[in-house]
Amino acid sequence: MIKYIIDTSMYFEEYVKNYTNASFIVGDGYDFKDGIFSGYNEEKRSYDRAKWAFKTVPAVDAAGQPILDPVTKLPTTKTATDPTLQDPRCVFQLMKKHYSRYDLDTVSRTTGTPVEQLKQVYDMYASTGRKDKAGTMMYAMGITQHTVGSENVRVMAMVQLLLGNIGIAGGGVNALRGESNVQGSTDFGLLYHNTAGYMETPTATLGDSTWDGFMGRITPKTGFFSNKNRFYVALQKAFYGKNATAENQWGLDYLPKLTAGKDYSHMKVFEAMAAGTIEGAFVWGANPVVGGPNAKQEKSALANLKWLVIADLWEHETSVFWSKEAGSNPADIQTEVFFLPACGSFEKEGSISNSGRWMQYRWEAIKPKGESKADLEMLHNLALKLKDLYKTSSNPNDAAINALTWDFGGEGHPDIDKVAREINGYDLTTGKLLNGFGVMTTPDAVLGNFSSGNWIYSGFYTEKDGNKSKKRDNVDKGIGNFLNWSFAWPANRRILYNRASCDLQGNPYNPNKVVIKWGGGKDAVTGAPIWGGNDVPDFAPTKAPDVADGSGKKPFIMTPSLVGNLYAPMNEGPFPEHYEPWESPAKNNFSSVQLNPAVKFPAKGFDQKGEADTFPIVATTYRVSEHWQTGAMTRNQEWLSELVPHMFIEISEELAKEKGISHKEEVIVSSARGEIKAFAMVTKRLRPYTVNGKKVHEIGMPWQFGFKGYAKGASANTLTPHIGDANTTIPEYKAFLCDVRRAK
Ligand SMILES: Nc1nc2c(c(=O)[nH]1)N[C@H]1C(S)=C(S)[C@@H](COP(=O)(O)OP(=O)(O)OC[C@H]3O[C@@H](n4cnc5c(=O)[nH]c(N)nc54)[C@H](O)[C@@H]3O)O[C@H]1N2
Ligand SMILES: Nc1nc2c(c(=O)[nH]1)N[C@H]1C(S)=C(S)[C@@H](COP(=O)(O)OP(=O)(O)OC[C@H]3O[C@@H](n4cnc5c(=O)[nH]c(N)nc54)[C@H](O)[C@@H]3O)O[C@H]1N2
Ligand SMILES: [Mo]
Repeated sequence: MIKYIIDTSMYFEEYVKNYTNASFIVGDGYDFKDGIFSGYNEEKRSYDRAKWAFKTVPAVDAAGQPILDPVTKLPTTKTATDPTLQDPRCVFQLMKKHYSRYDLDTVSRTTGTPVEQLKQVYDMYASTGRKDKAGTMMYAMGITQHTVGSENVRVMAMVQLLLGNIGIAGGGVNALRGESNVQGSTDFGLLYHNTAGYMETPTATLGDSTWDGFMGRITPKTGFFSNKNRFYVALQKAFYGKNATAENQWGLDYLPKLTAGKDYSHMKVFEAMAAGTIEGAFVWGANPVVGGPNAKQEKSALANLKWLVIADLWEHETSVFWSKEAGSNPADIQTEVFFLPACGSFEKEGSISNSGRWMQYRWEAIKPKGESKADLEMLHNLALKLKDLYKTSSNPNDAAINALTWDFGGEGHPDIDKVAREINGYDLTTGKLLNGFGVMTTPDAVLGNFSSGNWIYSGFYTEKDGNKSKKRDNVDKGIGNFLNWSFAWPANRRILYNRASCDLQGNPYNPNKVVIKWGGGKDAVTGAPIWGGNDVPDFAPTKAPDVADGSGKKPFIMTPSLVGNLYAPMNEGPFPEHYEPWESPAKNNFSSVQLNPAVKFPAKGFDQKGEADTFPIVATTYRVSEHWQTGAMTRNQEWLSELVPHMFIEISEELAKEKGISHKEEVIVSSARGEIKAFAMVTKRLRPYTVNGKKVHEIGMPWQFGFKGYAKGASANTLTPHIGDANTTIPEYKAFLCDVRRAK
């Protein structure tokens, strides 16, 4: 699609020239040959990304005099650009060259989609690259659960930038978040490489032993994240209160540290359990014996734990992994398992955040049943117990627990309102709630005078308006923005980078769908024009389009360059490139490199790999409406169990005929990891397709069955591989090799 958009000149030229890094000149270190970018280390399967840096030139002022660094007094540099986009080393030309190899015919031979259909889709989508049109992209697991998952998402962002579809009404790249609070949990630092508010976890081996060293490493010099130090200190103040001071490096020693290059994702944690490096685990609202890749091996890894705590609504497959019904021999397993009964979402209060980043409060509808408790209550009492246990300890390992402030009340249910206020943050000199994160970024703001449990949410809870996530004002403020319904981070704006909806002078590209404009608001004191409109500006409201340094024309405030990245260093390169899945029946048509070269291989014991001669059929996994995830939530309900009661596979009429399989017949599906039994659903939904002139069959199956509950069935994850994306390590659940045969 990128090639099509460039070849047909359907891109939004003004937007591409001014609001992306298309004009940036790439330095001499960048190169690309036969599927590999420059800087590759084959042994480590990783790249030296410094090789892909932009070319720099001396920075000069209007009079041609060198601009000196205010601290070092040395001449500074800036990125070289070619605003005409003609230089062969500019991003636009390199991108054009890179994707010139992706012609319709090769893409069609690779994907099995006929050329005519590709053209039709490309043409229709590319037609949104006009001022009066918008195109949105929504994605979920079909895009991410691949060894090239992050590259897939990057391609979407590139297409949207080429078409000027970011920052406008009806545009964007929208991740459809899965479980009800996937957005909220990532915002709050659930992923190992981030803490709350998308700030990096310290890494011991990168020298993060002093606060200034750590901040120096992670803080960009330009863009809004140049304030990271201020937000991070406020987070430390929320965690450790008086125990985080400038003298003790803001409590840096209390934080756990990563080891560079080490992966702490789901798969690697299970590999570490198997290797015996992890002694105990909490499985809190998850069911990996059904949901994890290569699930049989993950189940065996649990048996290496000394202890395991499960917090869940139901006794599910993971909580009884040691049992005979799980296929284990209990006598061989020494793991001590604790079960904490959790109550469901209707039995507790708190907030969840949706895909649009709206934080929405929910109230308790009924009291928790039996001994079950809210997760927050369980965590609160655990924290109090730990603090009590370690209070007299002088072991440095316990210092973090002793230093932690935990001011949410005594044993029992914590004061949830205090939790909400801590997230918002306080001005510690007055004890008043912050009105937003802006106050922390002013030149006279004093480090350590503010706390905020999550800077991106700061402003959701103010002295004046209370907890805005409870707002339910159903009034359209224009273009379908319900600005008083809940609170969207950051600062209640609904469309990120909305300065990009306007031209260089600040006039909306589409006057019928005004998001914001220059002069759309008035300064409350002086009456001078400021940015305003139907959304909260994602831009300094008083910054005029024509300010001298040019920053009034650069909408992408979170990137150091202030423009959108068509060229960006990912783990496998600055331009997405096609590679085949780990298991594939086809050879890569674009290079001699079959698999994403930055993907890490599974550890021993998890590394069973199938080849196309033994396993010629492509398999994929997905959800059915009637079941929720691993099925703990739905296979314990009679009515949903009755609707979809059995594990089944979907198989094409052609493949069924080849294999002599009839509708509803029992079949065995095998992969390099194991075998499962299922019923065949012969359907027109799946059809063989032609890849490189050869017929390829694909089968599909839900992954939501297990051995507990009313509706029991084999787990698809017995079959799936333990390998994932090179940036996120999300498993490759969507494409692997298998074979199918009749059970009888
Ligand atoms: N009823 C119900 N709803 C749910 C869930 C549930 O379990 N049950 N789970 C929730 C969760 S946590 C999540 S993450 C979401 C997931 O939502 P989805 O991502 O929509 O879920 P999947 O069913 O896994 O489907 C993936 C789709 O990707 C397509 N696909 C597979 N491979 C590719 C590919 O290479 N390219 C493209 N373009 N498409 C491909 C498949 O055809 C399939 O339709 O659903 C959420 N909603
Ligand atoms: N093959 C294959 N495998 C997949 C996928 C796929 O597409 N294909 N999709 C993947 C995706 S996107 C996801 S998100 C994962 C999901 O994998 P898991 O998170 O392991 O699966 P869930 O069934 O969502 O587990 C949620 C558990 O939380 C419990 N629960 C519900 N409410 C609460 C609560 O308030 N408190 C507590 N403590 N527990 C609660 C439920 O009973 C359930 O047991 O699976 C992944 N696995
Ligand atoms: Mo998910």
